[in-house]
Amino acid sequence: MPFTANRAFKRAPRLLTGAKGMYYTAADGRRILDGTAGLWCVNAGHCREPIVRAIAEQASRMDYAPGFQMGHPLGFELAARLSELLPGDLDHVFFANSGSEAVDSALKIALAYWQAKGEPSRTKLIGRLRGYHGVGFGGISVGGIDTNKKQFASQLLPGVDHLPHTHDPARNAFSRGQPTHGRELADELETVVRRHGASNIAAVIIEPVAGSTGVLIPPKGYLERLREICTKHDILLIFDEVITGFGRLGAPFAAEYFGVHPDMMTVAKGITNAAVPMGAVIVKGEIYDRVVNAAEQGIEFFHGYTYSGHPLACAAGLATLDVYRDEGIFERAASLAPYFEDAVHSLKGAPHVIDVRNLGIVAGIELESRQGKIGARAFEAFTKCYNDENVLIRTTGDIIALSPPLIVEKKQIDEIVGAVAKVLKTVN
Ligand code: PXG
Repeated sequence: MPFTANRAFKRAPRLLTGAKGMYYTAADGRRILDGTAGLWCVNAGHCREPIVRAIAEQASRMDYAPGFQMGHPLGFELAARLSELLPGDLDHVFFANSGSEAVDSALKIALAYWQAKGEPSRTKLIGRLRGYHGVGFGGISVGGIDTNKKQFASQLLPGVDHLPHTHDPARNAFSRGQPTHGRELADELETVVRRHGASNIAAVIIEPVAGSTGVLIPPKGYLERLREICTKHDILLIFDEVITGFGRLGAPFAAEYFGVHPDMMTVAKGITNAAVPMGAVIVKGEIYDRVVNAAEQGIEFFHGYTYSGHPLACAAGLATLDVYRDEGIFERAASLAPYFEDAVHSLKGAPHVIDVRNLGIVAGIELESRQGKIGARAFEAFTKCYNDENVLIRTTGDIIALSPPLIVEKKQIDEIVGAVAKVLKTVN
């Protein structure tokens, strides 16, 4: 099982058998309130009728079409719809089937771009400590979560460096929205550039808001400064928006929320409301043109997946974008964000809570760790929320992450936060 304590799970399985709107149904018949949108992906709520219908209709019309030297209209339609939604000149889409594949595709496009542009020495990739970019060898190399790298450390990509992370609880604990302190951490990119030389660096990849590591909100001015430095040294800036994309922050993408535009973006999860697996890399036209025009003839980019632009995923994606638009899901998230913020910050003062941080409809609640047992306290809170309160939360280390579907009602926000508050009183 993925990222699961297999032995413990098999002793006491937690099985879900149904889902609708804000709720799961558990195998034992209980209704479980979804405080995590699955794994930060079911942004419009579960089993939405227009999406279900689009998938079913597509499955009977054309189940699959080869994507190598062939195409089908839905892929181009979805790419066009995405480029309308995306800021600036991010207007060319390469489809994959997950966030991990999107990230590895993006890193390859960055290398192909610099080769095409006649600067083949630009190969180094810069990530950030505590970053999560999926589980491909590229993704774990640029990623900065040690536990995810340890078993594979002997074979990670060479030529990777990392920026420092931005978590600074001494100065920023209990910030509402973007923390005040830490803009200067972006200047560390100048140090990295001095270390390697700009002419050897292909790209910087970061999550605008770090999710998996436990919800780290970028300090004010930090992303703007990173953008400035990348522009100054002609380094590609990649935003990994696998979590922040499709409304999580109350804007279509973090790039718009922060007004900072990357050169490339990776997305997945909410692109299809998670109903069919899909990921994508979106690049500026200049990057596409450069790679494609550099090839003398034939295939320009030697990369792709059997299921790139799978018809069912494209159908789900188009229906999902309709739901987001027709129901004003992103605007709804923006208007609920202040209520969500007040609710999660009510946990300040609850037992074990050492920080609460939030933006849009995502929050991290950090607990003090038990001596020598990182993650045990939060995991107990997770199992108690699920077993006793019928609420699904997510934990990473000793951080509780809340990211409900964006259709969440105020009273459901209260229920989720209330369950956490109740459970923390009994967790030792
Ligand atoms: N980039 C980012 C920023 C992600 O959050 C991936 C890439 C990889 O996506 P795939 O589709 O290959 O899993 C992710 C995935 C969690 C959790 O609760 C987070 C993710 C996946 C599963 C669980 O921390 N993020």
